[in-house]
Amino acid sequence: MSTYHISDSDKAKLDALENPNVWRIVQEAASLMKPKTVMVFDDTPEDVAKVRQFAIDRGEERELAQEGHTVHYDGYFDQARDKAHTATLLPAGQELSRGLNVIERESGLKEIFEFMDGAMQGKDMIVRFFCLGPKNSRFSIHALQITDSYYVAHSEDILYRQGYEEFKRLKDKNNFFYFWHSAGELSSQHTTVNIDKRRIYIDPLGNCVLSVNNQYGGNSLACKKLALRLAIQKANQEDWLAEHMFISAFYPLEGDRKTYFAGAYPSACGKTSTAMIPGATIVGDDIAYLREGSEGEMRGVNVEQGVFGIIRDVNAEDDPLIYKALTEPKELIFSNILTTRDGQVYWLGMGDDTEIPLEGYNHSGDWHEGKKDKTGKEIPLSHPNARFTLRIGELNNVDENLDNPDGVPIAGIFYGGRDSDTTVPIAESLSWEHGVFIGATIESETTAATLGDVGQRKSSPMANMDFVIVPLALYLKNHLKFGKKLKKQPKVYATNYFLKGEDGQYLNRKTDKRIWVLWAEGRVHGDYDAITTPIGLIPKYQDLKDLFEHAFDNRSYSKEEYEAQFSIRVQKYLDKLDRMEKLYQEEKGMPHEFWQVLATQREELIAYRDKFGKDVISPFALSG
Ligand code: SPV
Ligand code: MN
Repeated sequence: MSTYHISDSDKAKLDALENPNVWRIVQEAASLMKPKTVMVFDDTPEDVAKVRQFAIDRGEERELAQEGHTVHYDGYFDQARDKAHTATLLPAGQELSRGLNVIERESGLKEIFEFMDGAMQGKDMIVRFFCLGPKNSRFSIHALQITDSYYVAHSEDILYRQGYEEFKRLKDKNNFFYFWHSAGELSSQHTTVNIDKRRIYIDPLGNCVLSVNNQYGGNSLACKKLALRLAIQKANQEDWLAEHMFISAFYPLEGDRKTYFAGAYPSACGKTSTAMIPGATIVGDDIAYLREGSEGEMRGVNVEQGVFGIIRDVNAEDDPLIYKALTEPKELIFSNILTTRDGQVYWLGMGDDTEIPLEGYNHSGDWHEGKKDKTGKEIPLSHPNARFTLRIGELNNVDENLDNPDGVPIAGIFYGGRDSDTTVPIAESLSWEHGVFIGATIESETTAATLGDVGQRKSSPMANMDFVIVPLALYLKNHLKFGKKLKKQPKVYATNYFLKGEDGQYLNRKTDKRIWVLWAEGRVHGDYDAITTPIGLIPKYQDLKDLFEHAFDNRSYSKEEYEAQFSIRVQKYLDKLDRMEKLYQEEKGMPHEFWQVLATQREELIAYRDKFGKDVISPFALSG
């Protein structure tokens, strides 16, 4: 038996929950990880403030020049989600879909318990309670977080709603997720030492996730992507959806109509910037729970109340709103950016006229321009995946329904990926089944920011694939079923901000996504006609021309631009169907609707090619 200290007042906090399950989980964690002290924090501002102060006192965060700002560093090799060492623990014989690791449950538990044994020696074991989703809401899930990282606890205070009082309402029930995390042994720089023993194991049978020897948010902030995995399984069993989606309200150029959309995009493909297009109000930028509303509509909540956003390329010109938020006093954590001795902050792409210092401190330790890593690769001034953490409530585009326990009605869904040569900038689905097909067939090209070859196409169903811990076919069936029971099905849009012309140049500007959003908003309300094609309903030239003119201060939009962007690249779409057919043939029990949409689309595309005698068909030929 290990002995640890727990104060009478902290004991009283656990007792007040009257939940033996919570006590048991706390005791089991302590006896395995052997902390010096168990610290329990509730929802009071005093406790929440203490967590932040401890993060600073223990050296996990450092205060910066700007009031309320701190910086945290993850180890040099701990800068992104570690897919290779993330696995789902399942009974022997069970498998998951492509790219997801499975480990037989008993042997996985045994392995990770060995790594966790004594991992908190000499440290505090922090016990926190969070609410995934708005408080007092039928959408929400309770989460018990145990960690030895004050950075993790502090980040989750910013990113999630407080849950101690919510747990009190649970009484003795055990329907909550729980998470054990230990950063493991720390270096003098306060970063994880035993990176080779980094493990993140999802245990759906135990409703828990165990994570050890890491600090990067995607591995350690269990309420984020670790909980999403458990939520996807729960949603699948209970007929709702847990998605990697933003939720925002979009508005027309004139009038006071307000319409909520959700959207899923793989990392670094425009998700946050779509959620925050000028004029939008934001509910969430990363994770949504979706359920049926009382009138048969789709309703969604943001699981989070904060943003853990990529800071690269956030600058005054492209993202004025976030840039401003990052430069004003408020509670905010930067991670893995460059800092100087006097507490100033710098990152890649922060603006052309910023004078970048020649030395400072970053994810590699002391840094100077031209510094190389052991492999001879030059270390950039900040990591491409460096992040900021702040509360959505601190942004001046926060939506009034962020904390509405009944969520918001979702009228449309956006799906998108980085696709240089196939998908038109925006097309509306022909049916709910076709919408699910659009989500299931998202492909995205890798960028220079990720390891491996640049420009490799990767399939990324619903931009959620990394987290789908049920067989993909089952997950897609749940989407189909969920939409079919709705009386008001959202319209679904395939978007692509990365289409290139023959000269290899992007066909659109970054800011053009505002036009596609405005068109979709209008379509939902019946404002625009559209052209029916095999791949979906596409905009008419005149409607886009008017939108460009009014949204962008008389910007002209030529017929040539429209034609280049909205021509149907028949052969490219057929190639994509071939790729999808091959990939999904590997999945057992795929819904017949998927194959039907694929077959119809292929047939109609071939008929188009025969009719027009061309591989690329102008939208002008289609509108007559
Ligand atoms: C993403 O990569 O999609 C993120 C950040 O939102 S992480 O927490 O790493 O998942
Ligand atoms: Mn994400």
